[in-house]
Amino acid sequence: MSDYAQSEHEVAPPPPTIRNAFADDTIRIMLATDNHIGYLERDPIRGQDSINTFREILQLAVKHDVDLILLAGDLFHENRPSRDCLYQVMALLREYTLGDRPIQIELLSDANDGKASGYSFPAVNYEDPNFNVAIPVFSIHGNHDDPQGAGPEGALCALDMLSVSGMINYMGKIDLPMGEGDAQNSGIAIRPVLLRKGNTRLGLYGVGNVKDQRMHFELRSNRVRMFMPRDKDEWFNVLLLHQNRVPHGPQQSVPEGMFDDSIDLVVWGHEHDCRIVPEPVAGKKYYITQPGSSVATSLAEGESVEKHVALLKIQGKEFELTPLPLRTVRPFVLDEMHLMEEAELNESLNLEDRHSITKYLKNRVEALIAKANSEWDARNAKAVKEGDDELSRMLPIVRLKVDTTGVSEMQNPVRFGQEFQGRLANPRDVLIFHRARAATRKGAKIVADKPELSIDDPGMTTAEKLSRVRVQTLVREYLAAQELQLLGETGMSDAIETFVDKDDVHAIQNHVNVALKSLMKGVQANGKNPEEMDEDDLDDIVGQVREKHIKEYDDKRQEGRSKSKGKSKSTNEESDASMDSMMLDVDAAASDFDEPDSDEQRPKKKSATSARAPAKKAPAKKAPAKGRSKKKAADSEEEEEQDDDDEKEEEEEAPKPKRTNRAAVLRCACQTSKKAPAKRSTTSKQSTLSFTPSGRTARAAASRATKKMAKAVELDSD
Ligand SMILES: [Mn+2]
Repeated sequence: MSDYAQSEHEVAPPPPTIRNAFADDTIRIMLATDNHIGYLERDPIRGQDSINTFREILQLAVKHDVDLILLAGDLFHENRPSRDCLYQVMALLREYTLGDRPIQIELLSDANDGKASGYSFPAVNYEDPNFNVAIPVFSIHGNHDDPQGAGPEGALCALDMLSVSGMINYMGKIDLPMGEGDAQNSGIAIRPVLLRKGNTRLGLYGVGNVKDQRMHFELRSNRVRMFMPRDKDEWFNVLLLHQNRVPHGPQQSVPEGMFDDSIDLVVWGHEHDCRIVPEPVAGKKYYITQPGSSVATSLAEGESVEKHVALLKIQGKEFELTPLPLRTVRPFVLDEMHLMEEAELNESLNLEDRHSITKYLKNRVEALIAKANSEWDARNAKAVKEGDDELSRMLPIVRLKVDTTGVSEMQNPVRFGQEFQGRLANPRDVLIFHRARAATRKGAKIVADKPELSIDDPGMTTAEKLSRVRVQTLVREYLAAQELQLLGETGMSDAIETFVDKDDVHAIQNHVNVALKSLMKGVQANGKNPEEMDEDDLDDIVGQVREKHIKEYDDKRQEGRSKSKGKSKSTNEESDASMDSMMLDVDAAASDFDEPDSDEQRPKKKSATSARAPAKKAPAKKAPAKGRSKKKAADSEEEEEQDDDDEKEEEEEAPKPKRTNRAAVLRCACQTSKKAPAKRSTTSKQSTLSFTPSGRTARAAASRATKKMAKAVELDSD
């Protein structure tokens, strides 16, 4: 896939430009993603790297006088960032994004869209008279900083903290399903932030990270719905997402050609290598820009590519992107070598002699350090020439991968690194040893996180296992050996994964509670008279119910994986008929937008949503993503009814009658076979992977929208 993309890239035409730029019509955006603040924060050398680069990005935003900053997820590395991280990020945002600089982008969508439920302040910080915002920051969440937990305010993430404190405009939050049926009956609804500067109108469509399988399922089932202005072609539409782009396994990535052609530019977060220069997509009208991370979080090849952010300029339907190299990113070079091959070419290397090997490796590392330093110096000199300040050298990160196949004795790599203390940022892991195995030899590239990788693989060294195995694989193997009496292993291991990866201390308890409850329900529903049952009967029943639940859970979990082709056809039709739509023309009062005085529109909306009475239904409606709890889920039906009344003039949505080519892109067996039975399993894993949309179903407007959909489909397929 990456090869494909590579060759695609080579034949690409020159990147798009704006022909006649007028400052008053040009929206200037600082584009960045995956800042991973807090990465290695306890490391004495690299601990402040992520925050330093974030500061540089904010400084670049000020320097280039941008109208807004756009981030595509993983601002934080940890799901629960440390106090230190939060403190620094908030301080930096306050330092660089507040102030007297006049805001020139007018907000045309509802400032209350996505606001905190139960509070009066708007979702968009510069619409709040109590803040003096100079550069608004818009961000989606990533997989590292995604919403977790199920407190009274619903699932929350670090961006929610920054959002209620007015530092960031959090978009693309996707609510977790609280009702049991939700996950099945709903897809992902995307509401845009609509902005205008002069004659340029910009729609920002954010989709925070969703588990790959879930996203694939939603896309394939055409259940990702974008609410677009009626005159969507008059807008420049930017889609932000945070998903795998490079396939890591079946259906564990989002295909590049997956999106509607009403989109003009896709900003792809999550992938860490910098491919920021916009790449066209075969058969599509849009471009993809992948800024890449601003700090290397793994010592892999993609991370050694020079890091950039970009100045994105948009005017009308044209855009232009200028990559800006990041100067504070620690230089990182990596190399690999094969000792046996090396020894054949080089007489001074004696594989029988450990000292000889060590000496050889040291020379190689020395060369890499020199290379890294000269790269830094060159970058620095260039910047100084362009009028920037000189930065003092940073210790480089160096990684040498050594294939030790056939060599019996190697020095301890940690001890080896000690020699380079003070000259390297990562002395402890500068060397990594591996041995070629029959299995991996051919594939050459090592895929991290091989899900099926076992801890019992005898062909690997401990270090290799540690670097590649996933926590959940360990847990699953352990649990599988335990034979839990009541709980399913998969569900339990998912809960443990959430506990470990997301630091969610309640994940296991929640899972156990939910699973036991549904187990008890299942046993009670068995129909037998408890009086007549003896213990053996009970054991049998419990066993059966347990099996059923495990199967349901696993089915649900697999949802999205292609299965039998025979099955797919009939279920396919079913899903098409029920909820087939990605692109919905939604008239977000677009006709009003053309008028010079769009203020008319906002107050109107505000009165409709009753800005003065925050506890009323309006906030809940406007921000279904926030504060939706189990209790509230019961009310949602009622809310929806009211929504229909309020808003059918303004927004509409309906099932699309036929499949778009997105479905064709994902032609791989659409199976949705377990619609009905998956209820419980949904609940049991809600903390990890189920989502529901904002819960608007404008039934009244369905037919009208259907016509539009047909039009959109035509557009699509050419
Ligand atoms: Mn990510």
